[in-house]
Amino acid sequence: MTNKTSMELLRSKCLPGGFEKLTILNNESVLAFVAKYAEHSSPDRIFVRTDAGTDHEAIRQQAIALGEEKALAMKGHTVHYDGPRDQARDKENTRYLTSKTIRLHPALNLIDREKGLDELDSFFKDAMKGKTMFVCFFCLGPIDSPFTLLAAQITDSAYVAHSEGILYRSGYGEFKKRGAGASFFRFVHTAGTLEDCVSKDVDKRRVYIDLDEDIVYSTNTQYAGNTVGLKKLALRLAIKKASREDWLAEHMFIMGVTDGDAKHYFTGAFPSACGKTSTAMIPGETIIGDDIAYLRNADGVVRAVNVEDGIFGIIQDVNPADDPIIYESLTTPGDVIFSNVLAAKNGVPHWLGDGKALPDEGVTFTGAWRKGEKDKEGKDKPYAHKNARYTVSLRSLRNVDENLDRPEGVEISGIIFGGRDSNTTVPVQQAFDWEHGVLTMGAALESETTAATLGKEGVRQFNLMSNLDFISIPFGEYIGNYLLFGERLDRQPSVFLVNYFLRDADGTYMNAIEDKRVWVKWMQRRVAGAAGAIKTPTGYIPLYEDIARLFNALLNKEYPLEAYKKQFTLRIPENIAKIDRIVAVYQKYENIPAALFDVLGAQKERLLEAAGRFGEHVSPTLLQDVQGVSRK
Ligand code: SPV
Ligand code: MN
Repeated sequence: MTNKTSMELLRSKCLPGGFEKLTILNNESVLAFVAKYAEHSSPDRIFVRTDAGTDHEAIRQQAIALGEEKALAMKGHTVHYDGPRDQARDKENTRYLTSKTIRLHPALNLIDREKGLDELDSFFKDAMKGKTMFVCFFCLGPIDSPFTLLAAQITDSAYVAHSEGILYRSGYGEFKKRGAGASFFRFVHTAGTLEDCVSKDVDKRRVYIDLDEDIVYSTNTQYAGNTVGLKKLALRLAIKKASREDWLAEHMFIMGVTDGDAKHYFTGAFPSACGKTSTAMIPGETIIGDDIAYLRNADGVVRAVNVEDGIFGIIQDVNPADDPIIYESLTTPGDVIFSNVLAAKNGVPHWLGDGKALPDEGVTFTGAWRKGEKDKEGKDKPYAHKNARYTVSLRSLRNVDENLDRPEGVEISGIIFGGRDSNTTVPVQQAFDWEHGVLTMGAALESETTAATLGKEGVRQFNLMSNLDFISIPFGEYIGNYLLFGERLDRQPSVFLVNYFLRDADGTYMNAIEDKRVWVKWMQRRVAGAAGAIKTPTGYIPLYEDIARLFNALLNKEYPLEAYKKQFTLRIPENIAKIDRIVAVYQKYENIPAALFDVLGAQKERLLEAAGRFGEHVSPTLLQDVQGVSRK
């Protein structure tokens, strides 16, 4: 219960009309949440964001006035900088408060509840002095939808509030509609002390998650992955909620794939920097979302919505040839935030791989930048960060799908998993069924590290459903829920595994970037029942003729039989090694469903048997000769 004095304090800090905007929601928890930080963090004033476009614009203007963003030459475009040490999600300092009610996975990064809360108390104490506190209401999902969760964000960063306004649907009206007792996720953020508009005390950066209270705290950071509560912070809360309610909260895009009159929707889970956004943005197809989806069983079929309304995408290598649609929206007037790119004197942004000539000087995430300038090691000082990003509304894209806002979501026909894999799995294959796909593709997902991540390059990292960083419940429970979710369906989506990153012995990639258009279309043809396949020990793979025809029709390219044989070779020792690695990972954890070991074990048996008959590396045409074509 909020007492009279704290209400008076709240009223006195709210900008004109703000207090009424809060009380009209008729939600005691909202008032208590806002009043707590009005008092504890001592902001000078409080801005309450409603669904009005003028509120969004006022926040955008604030971000510019405060210097958190700088206006670029093109109308509506701004650039924001996170400090040089605040350029990624901070896994080490993202922790779960120990819980009184929930069994937390021992592998999670935990902090003792009392200790964590004490620390947060000290970091949030008076942290907003001299600043404006923005109170924002958003929806995770479409308006008026059974999928949708509500979220309230408190932040002292106009950049964070502005980003959220682009990335999420405004939810003030939904709060009002749901009224007293409406439950919602809470996010509270302070950028902490600022120096040149960036968080100064990044060594005190903290992201603490409280699953008991559905609240996430974030301090001394600005990077969106750590601060935009509705993104990866909400995903952790949603995964717990979903596991209790028999639905799925996933790190997945949603796209529509069209062939003639038929359109099928797919979701896709890929770890960061593995082609997720560019798959969702394939030319000729339509996008619903590129990062986070909620999936539910609706009368026996899977339906999904995009939790978000915009894209916070990696900008490196976005150029007119590889990503024409994104490039167009980044070079058209509109509400766009560039982060950690070079801003030239003429107000034009430059990023790695943009294909443009570099200016002689400008400003970037490390400060002033000059061409030819060297760092301490004598290397060229980077003019933009590898994880530099853009923030745009999905609505600015000409390929946005017509069903983006459908309250009941879209029916999902296929789920795609993909990782970076130089030598094991074929470019595309389909699982035998839900259980086989979930366990040998999603739960066995791995990805090789790249130069863009810290540490050594080319090291395989296990990444359960590409959701590993966000899974807030025991892994066994998470996998068990997936299996149960599938069992309860009348129509299970097909599950696929793709690999865009196969390499030749000399290290060159076997496939071009645009080849994914073919794999996606083949998956659509499979779920439409329009393509046959060859059954292999690891799944169904395409027939040469089908793929060659698609290469021709979509890319105007010849697809030689030799390329097919090489790319779709069943690599038995490599596949067995992968199974052994994955089994070893799961043996470390308790309560992993027995089905996981059974299904992976059976796959290993099939591979060993095939090795006995055909040798270690088996050509797809040999498998077709022996087994024929499966029409299933
Ligand atoms: C990812 O890294 O998966 C992203 C960006 O989508 S972040 O907001 O950092 O999570
Ligand atoms: Mn992501």
